[in-house]
Amino acid sequence: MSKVQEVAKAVEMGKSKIVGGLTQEALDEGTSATEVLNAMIDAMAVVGEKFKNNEIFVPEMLVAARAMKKGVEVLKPHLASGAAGQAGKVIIGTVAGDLHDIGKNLVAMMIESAGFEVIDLGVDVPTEKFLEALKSNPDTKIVALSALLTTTMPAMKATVEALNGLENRGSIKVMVGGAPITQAFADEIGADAYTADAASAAQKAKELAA
Ligand code: B1M
Repeated sequence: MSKVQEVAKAVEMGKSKIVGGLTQEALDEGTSATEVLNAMIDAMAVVGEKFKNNEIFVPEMLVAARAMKKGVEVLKPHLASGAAGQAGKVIIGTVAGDLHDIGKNLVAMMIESAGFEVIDLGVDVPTEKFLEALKSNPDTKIVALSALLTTTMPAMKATVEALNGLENRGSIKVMVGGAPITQAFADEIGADAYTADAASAAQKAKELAA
């Protein structure tokens, strides 16, 4: 088994204690951070598949998520450039009712490394909290929303609708994403952009803020 495969297996099995070390070893062997990250993302897809098939349950999903976070910590300095916020402010959060944050965190990290200052509101963020954050940060260029559950897509819709009703809507761009989100859904709810992954979200943010 290659080192990257070992990382993926450790994430899948939720082995938090060894993921960081294995990730570092994979990097030391010359594997790119993006390649290791993609292996971790694939491992989470395996976890999701097993959950769907009732082979594992919520606690196993949770430990796999924890393990992936440990790996991402090691990858972070290799993925993020550490640029200093001059591209503008981005408010990001996972919508109300949704606790999934790995994808949102990756998007935040990549957007930050594209030169933005990121205000991360966390998970299960109600519409009002996005609106308050915008009020306190009137120079915000982009609001980015993540949703991982089909059941929280309506919450995303509600938040985007509230944003669309703002007087200063013209000066803000709204980006959406997450596994169940599609371009068609983004168009339907009136978001400015949909992207499928963290790297393209960062690229799109740069285009929108230009
Ligand atoms: Co949850 N879960 N989960 N879960 N979970 C999924 C999403 C699921 C697909 C699993 C499955 O059944 N196959 C399923 C959703 C089904 C559906 O709605 N269609 C599901 C379910 C059902 C649930 C619960 C309801 C289970 C239950 O309690 N019965 C429950 C809900 C809790 C809640 O939120 N209220 C639940 C709970 C959990 C845990 C808490 C245990 C844990 C999350 C821990 C955490 O995040 N801290 C968890 C996990 C780990 C998963 C899976 C296995 C992995 C998610 C993940 O982190 N993937 C997931 C299965 C899967 O995704 N295949 C599953 C890796 C991550 C990098 O990918 O988040 O997709 P992702 O992010 C991607 C893109 O989507 C995109 O960029 C990232 C990659 O670059 N992206 C954006 C994300 N946000 C973006 C925003 C953008 C642009 C791109 O612009 C703003």
